[in-house]
Amino acid sequence: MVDVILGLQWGDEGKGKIVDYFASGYDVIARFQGGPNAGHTLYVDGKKIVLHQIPSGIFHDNKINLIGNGVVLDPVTLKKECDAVESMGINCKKNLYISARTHLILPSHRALDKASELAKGNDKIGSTLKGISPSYMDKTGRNGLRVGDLLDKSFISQYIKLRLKHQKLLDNFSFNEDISTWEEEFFEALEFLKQLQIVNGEYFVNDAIQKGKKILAEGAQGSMLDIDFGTFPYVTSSNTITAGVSSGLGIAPQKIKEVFGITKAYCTRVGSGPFPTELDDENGELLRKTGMEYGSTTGRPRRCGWIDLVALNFACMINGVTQLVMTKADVLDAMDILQVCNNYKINGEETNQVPFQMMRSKVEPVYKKFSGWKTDITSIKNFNNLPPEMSAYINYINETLGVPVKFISNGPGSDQIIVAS
Ligand code: 2SA
Ligand code: MG
Repeated sequence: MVDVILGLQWGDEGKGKIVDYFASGYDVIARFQGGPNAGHTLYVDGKKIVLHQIPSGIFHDNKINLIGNGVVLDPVTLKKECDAVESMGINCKKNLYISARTHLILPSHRALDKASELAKGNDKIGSTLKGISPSYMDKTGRNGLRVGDLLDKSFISQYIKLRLKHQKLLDNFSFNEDISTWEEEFFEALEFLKQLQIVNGEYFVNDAIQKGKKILAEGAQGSMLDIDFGTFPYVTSSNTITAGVSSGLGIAPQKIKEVFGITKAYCTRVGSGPFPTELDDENGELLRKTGMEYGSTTGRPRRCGWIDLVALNFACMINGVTQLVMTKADVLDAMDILQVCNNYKINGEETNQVPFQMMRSKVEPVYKKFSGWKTDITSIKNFNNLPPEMSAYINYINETLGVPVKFISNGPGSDQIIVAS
């Protein structure tokens, strides 16, 4: 049996905490897409840790953490992260498994990412510059190197061939940075990677399913950053949606049961691209400050705005969401009023559908106004004790999306989760 947790917005919905919360009910926690562009924040014994490559179940005893074939893996980030979690008493050599089919991010991929963004100038995507897009391009272009290749003696010659090809591309971009210094730590990290458990991920998970084990697939980024259904071209380079679980782990669709969709009680976006409900006023500033909305991978300030039910409805449809998890609800505690976007106005016409192209069509949000609850909700434990204004806000979301909000996170602490009755 496989359940999925993924973000329904533009990332940073608080997936790390939620996966960590649910992890105890599962045997295997698996990442199926994305790479070190992800930043999943966890608090372990009061200490903040941000995971980029390792699945968020790593701090649970006896849980297997799998990096699936749909991920792109930067060995340097992985090694640093393993060193950090090992200093907290976790043995990655025991609990971390990596699919042999997972593609590697090379130093030259990072350079290409940087060069390509620079060349885009004002049209830049706002990439995290971790080499995500160039390494997925090498995957679909059938050039990439995979973790399993490391075990073959031809690896070095394959590496040199690809590296030379990348150098030509970098020369075209007039990119002059010397990346040989990045290569030193890369090769060191490869030696470390070889000591981890490299498996045929697809057999590994299906074998686990057959044995009755419970798998939790952990999404990275968010549905509106999906390569096919997100706000293209301002998206990431992988399928961040439920369908990505099948191709990114080798799991047949009918094995997937619950899909937990995570949404913030409001909305944020980091990087460029359309964001209809974005606020440029003091409310946006208040959300950023109260919600500490800064990128956990790059530290960039996140753009903030009201919750967008048109985009959420789209994301629920594409993902087959069965339950909603609302995070950072306490960030709204001080707001006088709340706005909920339930339609878009495009060329004077109202629609409840996400258009093909948001950039050229000017999308104006149509709002329904709610009163704020003006109450500190951070210590509420019981769903029946929510302030009435908050219940009204949540009920409206439930009705509009047709999917129930089952969990509400009301603070960063692992015990700050209210379960709906
Ligand atoms: P990329 O790096 O090439 O995949 O970037 C393409 C777009 O996808 C966005 N993106 C993200 N958006 C939100 N959170 C992400 N992870 C980090 C975090 C981000 C950070 O968890 O906070 O620290 O800045 C993430 N990763 C990619 C990115 O902004 C581009 O718009
Ligand atoms: Mg994040």
